[in-house]
Amino acid sequence: MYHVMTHTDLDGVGCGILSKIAFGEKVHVRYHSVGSINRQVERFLQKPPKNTTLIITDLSVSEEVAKKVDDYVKNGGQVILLDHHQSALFLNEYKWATVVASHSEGVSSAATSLLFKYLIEKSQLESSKALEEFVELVRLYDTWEWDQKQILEAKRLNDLFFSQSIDDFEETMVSRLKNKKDSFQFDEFEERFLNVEEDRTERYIIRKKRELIQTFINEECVGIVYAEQNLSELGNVLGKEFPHLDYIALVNVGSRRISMRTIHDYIDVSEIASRYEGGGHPKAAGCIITEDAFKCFVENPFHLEPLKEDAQQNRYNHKSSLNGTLYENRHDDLLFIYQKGKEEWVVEYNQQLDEVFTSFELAERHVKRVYAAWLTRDDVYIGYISQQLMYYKIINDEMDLYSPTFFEVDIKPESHHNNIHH
Ligand SMILES: [Mn+2]
Repeated sequence: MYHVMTHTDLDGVGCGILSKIAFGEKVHVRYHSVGSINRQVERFLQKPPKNTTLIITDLSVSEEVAKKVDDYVKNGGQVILLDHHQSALFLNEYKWATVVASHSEGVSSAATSLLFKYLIEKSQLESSKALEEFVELVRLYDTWEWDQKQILEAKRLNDLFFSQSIDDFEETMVSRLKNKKDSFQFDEFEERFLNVEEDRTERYIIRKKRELIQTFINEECVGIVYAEQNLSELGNVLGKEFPHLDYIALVNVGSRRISMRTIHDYIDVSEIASRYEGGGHPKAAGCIITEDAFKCFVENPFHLEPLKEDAQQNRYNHKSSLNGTLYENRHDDLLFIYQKGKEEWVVEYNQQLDEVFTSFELAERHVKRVYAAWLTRDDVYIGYISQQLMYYKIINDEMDLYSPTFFEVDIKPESHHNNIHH
């Protein structure tokens, strides 16, 4: 007999599906969370069923439990652990554990792809085109490679998974993959359902985009939004939409959890989550809402008003305009970026010199991080430009009138009145 303990997400359930196809009646599959796996393994070890191999996938045990597993194996017990999480690499010192973060250079592994490879090598499973495609979709989804490669089938598989109970999904997939040897496909009903789901998700994301607030927590500039569904997708869309944010925190007060996502390589959200007793991957991590996390992510920023998106339909105020680019924020501050020299981009804050940068991107990042500003619409831009034009016109007219003395004094408007008496 086999006893499989695996994770509750698509990758974990992918392992359950492969196990059932490989071992049929000879396997029990149980789904566990990261938080309960140690307890479950300990319980198994206290009263191990006879002639049963324990297979743990997509989850890892603590150092303490690993020692107990090792004793059990030394006394003749059969245990296999397959995982791909960075944080589990320490388990590789044990013979029964195989933790592989990537299959080869640039190909990240998932638990499902590791188990698939393992079962094929041990001749416990016969490969087929449908199985290979299914395993690859799970891997693409779990490693988030689908997004970069834009393989939407992988995301759709996860949407389908999320729309039903684990048992229903498992049952459907086991029977489909057992019988189907050619391409893996969704059926007609699933296709139609997924299209409806996609429309709904799109509307949800648009709504959430309008609720995003921005603040600094420690050194990082964070975007915070309350959300309880489509977390990965939402985190990813918001991260790309607002690349000046170091990471996105998705707060679910109902489940008392915060998910953290980043699109940047210079940020490791698992490190940030660990400040609040959480953990995960460099680009996707989470923690529970501890007292400290509650202060930082809920209480302190609660009064902030949401960020606005950059104006989309502009003809004049856009990021490559030679006449400068205008931003505004919730405090009616105006921020103007213009190019002065070859590598000299000036930021003006309410018409006062603020800072100079070597590229437009750096100047804009500053404006967005420090002032929480967005690209104004054309009407604001045109109002600003014409006001500036009139201002300089008046100065120039005055220059003509008082040119003999003008250059000896400050170019500030208020000092002109003094000049009149010269
Ligand atoms: Mn996984």
